[in-house]
Parts: sequence; structure tokens; C-alpha cells
Amino acid sequence: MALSLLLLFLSLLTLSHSEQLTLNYYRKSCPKFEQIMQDTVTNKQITSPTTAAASLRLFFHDCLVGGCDASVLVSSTPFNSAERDADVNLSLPGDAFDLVVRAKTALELACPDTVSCADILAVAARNLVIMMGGPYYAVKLGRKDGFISKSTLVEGNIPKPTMSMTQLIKLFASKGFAIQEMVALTGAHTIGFSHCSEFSTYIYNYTKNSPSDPSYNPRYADGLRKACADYQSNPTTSVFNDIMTPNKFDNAYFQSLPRGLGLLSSDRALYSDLRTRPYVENYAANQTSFFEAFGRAMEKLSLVGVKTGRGGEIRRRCDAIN
Ligand code: HEM
Ligand SMILES: *[C@@H]1O[C@H](CO)[C@@H](O)[C@H](O)[C@H]1NC(C)=O
Ligand SMILES: *[C@@H]1O[C@H](CO)[C@@H](O)[C@H](O)[C@H]1NC(C)=O
Ligand SMILES: CC(=O)N[C@H]1CO[C@H](CO)[C@@H](O)[C@@H]1O
Repeated sequence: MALSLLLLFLSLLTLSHSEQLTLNYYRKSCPKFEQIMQDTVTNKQITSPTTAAASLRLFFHDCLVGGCDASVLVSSTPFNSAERDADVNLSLPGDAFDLVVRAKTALELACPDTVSCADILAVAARNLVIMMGGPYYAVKLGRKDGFISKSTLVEGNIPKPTMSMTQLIKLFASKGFAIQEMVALTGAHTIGFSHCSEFSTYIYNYTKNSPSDPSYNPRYADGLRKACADYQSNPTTSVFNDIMTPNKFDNAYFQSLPRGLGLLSSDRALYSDLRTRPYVENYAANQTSFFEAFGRAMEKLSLVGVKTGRGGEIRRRCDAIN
């Protein structure tokens, strides 16, 4: 009884944090916020088209490790190995970090000490989804930046393609997401790249009798073997997550899964596992349905573990705790 009351109290506490966020948080304190974000994001995406996927993934990782509090942006110091340098960060791409630095610099000029790095990352990810053709969703503002960023806190909080569907479902559930929301969010793989090392064991020497995982379309597996031929000497070799429309945020990713065109083992599992397949089929058939579900799930992701009040700070530099 006492424990369940305590749990209720704790959940109300977290609820109240996300409820303190508002859509027009910077209306008075930084009226140019939306405009500066939009200009910075547009310029960066036009000059570096990999920024969109990079930022979306960076935001996802930030939110899953200790909440959406820009902890992923902090650089390591001699005294602290930060979140972004965890083994499982799988080389988070630099374009997204650069985008945040640019936005922060512009915002500090217009309204010093006002806008959090966590809000910058949340809005950047949303604006980039739209630029790629994806859905609009509302991003509430007023997140504070976190005080803690440790590489040791990453393991177990970020999904890995080698996890079983049961493990993936559990991980997302531990962050408050239903199976349907997990599938919708993973539709983010409609854009961006994966390094060959993320799936190489499924295309080379998979078993004695078959070079690749039989859940791949055989021609696709052949293509991947060729594309990744030099991956051991060149670890940056990567391929598109969605081979049909790699630069468009659409539902082609889901349409590809039943055809064996899912890149990561976890992608293919979304179709082979009967707990997730119905959602894949729905999103493959109906892009509106995917967009609605993705938008709702992103709104929810954007509120995971947010810090407000004295639970956080406005960082002066996004890569260092004040
Ligand atoms: C089943 C859960 C998931 C797993 C196992 C997973 C795993 C991965 C892996 C291994 C990569 C390749 C990284 C690299 O090689 O650099 C990747 C890329 C990516 N992931 Fe996920 N992911 C999952 C869900 C999500 C979700 C929920 C989002 C966002 C809402 C997301 C967004 C992205 C994006 C945008 C990329 C491309 C990054 C780029 O091009 O720079 N992923 N994911
Ligand atoms: C797969 O096996 C072959 C023959 O045993 C070997 O030559 C090759 O290096 C292996 N490839 C990889 C990527 O492990
Ligand atoms: C597609 O999904 C939307 C949103 O859920 C729904 O309103 C619409 O009726 C669906 N369209 C079809 C053809 O099923
Ligand atoms: C172990 C690992 O891959 N760490 C990388 C995490 O991401 C940063 C980029 O921000 C790389 O510099 C690290 O090497």
C-alpha cells in the first residue's frame, strides 16, 4: 500500500514535469525562437542532407537515456566519460551535434541564457522530419538541460538490432511505449543509414548452408554483400535503411518489410513477429495512419523524463554542463 502510494506520487511528479511544458514557452523570452530554429535547420539540411536522420536518431537516444535533457550532447572530459562516448552509441553522427551548436550560437545572440539545448534538439528533430516529407507534430517547450551524462548509463537503454523482439518490446515498455508505438517510432528508419557492421553477421557466413539470413530477399542480400564488400577495411561503409525512398519520410519502409527488404535484424523482426506485424501491415497500407501514429508517439517521446525548474539548467554550451 505504502509502496503503491509512493509509486503513484512519483508518477504524478514526473507527469507534472511534462505538464509544465507549453507550446509557446519562449513567446516572450525569445520571440525569434521558431524563426531561428527554422532558418538554422533549413540551411544545415540543405548543405548536409544527412542531418535529418542524424538528428532524429540523436534525439531518440537522448530521450531514452535519462530523458530528453540534452545529456547526449555533453562531451567527455578527463574526469567523465559522457553518454555520447558509450560503446553502443554506434558513432552518433556529427552533423546533428553541429546543427545544435549552430542553433545554440544563433539563439544565444538573440536571447542569451534562455533556450535549452534539450528544446533545440527536440524542435530540430521535428522540423527535419517535416522537411523530409513527414508529419507535423506539436513539440512542447520548456525542457531544462540535465546535469548528468555518463557512458555507463547508456547500456540497456538503447535498442540494439541484435535484441529479440521480446527484449525490444520490454525496453520500449520500460520507457512507457506500447508495441504499436514502438513500431510507429521505428518507422524513423524510412530515412538515414546503417553501418555494415550493424548487420554484417546476417549477410556473411550466416550459417554453413546459407550465406545470409533467409528472412532477407536473396537479391537484396546479394546487393548488401556487394555494397559492404570493403566494410572491414573501411568501417564507415554504410547503406540506406530504406532502399526504396531513402531520402523521403514516407511509409515505404513498412512496405519493404514484407518483401524481405528490412536492413537490420530488428527491422525484419517487425514483420516476422506476430505481435508487431499487424502494425507493419497497417502502416504499409495507409501512410496517413503511420503519420498519425508516428506524430503521436514522437510527442510522447519528446516528453520522456523531461527536467523542469531546478531539476535542470540552461546550458551555456550544449556540449558542457555549466
Ligand atoms: C527497434 C528499435 C531500434 C533499433 C534496434 C535501432 C537501431 C539502429 C541502428 C543500429 C542504426 C544504424 C546506426 C549506424 O550504423 O550508424 C539506426 C539508425 C537510425 N535509427 Fe534506429 N533503431 C531503432 C529504433 C529507432 C527509433 C525509435 C528511431 C527514432 C524515432 C530511430 C531512428 C534512427 C535513424 C533516423 C537512423 C539513421 C541515422 C543516420 O542516418 O544517421 N531508430 N537505428
Ligand atoms: C566467410 O567465410 C569465408 C570462408 O570461410 C571467409 O573467407 C570469409 O572471410 C568469411 N567472411 C566474413 C565476412 O567473415
Ligand atoms: C487510413 O488511416 C486513417 C487514420 O487512421 C483513417 O482515417 C483512414 O480511414 C484510413 N484509410 C483507409 C483507406 O483505411
Ligand atoms: C565507442 C564509440 O563509438 N564512441 C563514439 C561515440 O560518438 C562520438 C561522436 O560523437 C565518437 O567520437 C565516439 O568515438
